[in-house]
Amino acid sequence: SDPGLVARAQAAKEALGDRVFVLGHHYQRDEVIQFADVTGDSFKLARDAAARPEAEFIVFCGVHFMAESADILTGPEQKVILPDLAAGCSMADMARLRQVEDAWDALTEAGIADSVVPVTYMNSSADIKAFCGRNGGAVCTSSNAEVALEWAFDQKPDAKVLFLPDQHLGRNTAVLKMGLTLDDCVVWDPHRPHGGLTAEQLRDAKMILWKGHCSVHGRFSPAVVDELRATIPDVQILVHPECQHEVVLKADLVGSTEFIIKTIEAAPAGSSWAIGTELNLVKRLAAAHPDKHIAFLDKTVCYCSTMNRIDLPHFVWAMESLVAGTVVNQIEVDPETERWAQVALQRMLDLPG
Ligand code: CIZ
Ligand code: SF4
Repeated sequence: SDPGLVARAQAAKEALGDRVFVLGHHYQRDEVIQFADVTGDSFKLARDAAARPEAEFIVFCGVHFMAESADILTGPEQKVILPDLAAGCSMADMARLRQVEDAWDALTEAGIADSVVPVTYMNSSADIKAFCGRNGGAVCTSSNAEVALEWAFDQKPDAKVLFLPDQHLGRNTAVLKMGLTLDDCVVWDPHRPHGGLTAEQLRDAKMILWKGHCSVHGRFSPAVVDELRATIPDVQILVHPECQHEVVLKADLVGSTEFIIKTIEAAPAGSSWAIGTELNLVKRLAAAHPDKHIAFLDKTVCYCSTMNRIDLPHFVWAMESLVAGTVVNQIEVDPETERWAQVALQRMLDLPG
């Protein structure tokens, strides 16, 4: 990366000292991650932000929903900054509040809303988290989706779960961890009238999966798994649960970003791995573990384009603005949304384990 920009980022960070805390998501570019005070997945970063009440500014190198969660979990005087406002998440954008409210109306008409517990993946906007908080539901992450679903099914007799917005995480958890069948799951398509489902299908379902997916993890295919198994001797396939069900079925290990990192760190020298998650992370893991064979589970380039929007020029601009006394790109969740989103987040934090 541009040495002039590296020096400017360093100087701005030194000038701000303890007033700024920089969070870097595992999918961020190397040029940005080098300035992070901590790295992590969305859940860890939200907790790390909450543990820094003395920092006036939290510069969040990640995507919009993560900065919102950091704002919800930090104090009112702390300002959360997203260096590029265009860093959204296509999965989070697949569930809009209006669409979810329409689906809830349909569940009410079908006479089942009273037995439905909404659970949203962390990768969703603050207003979707607030919707879940208001309607007796919770947030979950890819590390605690199973415990969160167990909690949800225990909330009511004959409970059903409306799982937002990632159908793959919902299906993989329900079928591979909870013992449900594919027939217990239906997919609500917000672009079709009545979700594309009959009232009878809704009444028969245990899991109503929102039709959302990750544009990065959704691309890995079962055919590539077969190909890598045929070409790399003793390869172990390690994937994120945002991958399609058919890919997860063929994998050796499945887990969150933090699980993937720990698995590679603990792997013996000489072992072979093909990893199905975002490419910045896979490349960093390969560079950090030259004694292990680490391949990427795809033949095409597979970065998260919105994560990559946070580049060094945007980072320098945000940091230098703070030095100059101007707060740019602050992410602020309105108080009413924040209150209910916090309820849903707290239910997750209170889960056992
Ligand atoms: O796919 C993502 O964006 C993930 C895994 C985010 C996170 O950190 O939970
Ligand atoms: Fe969203 Fe997928 Fe990018 Fe994560 S990797 S921010 S889920 S689009």
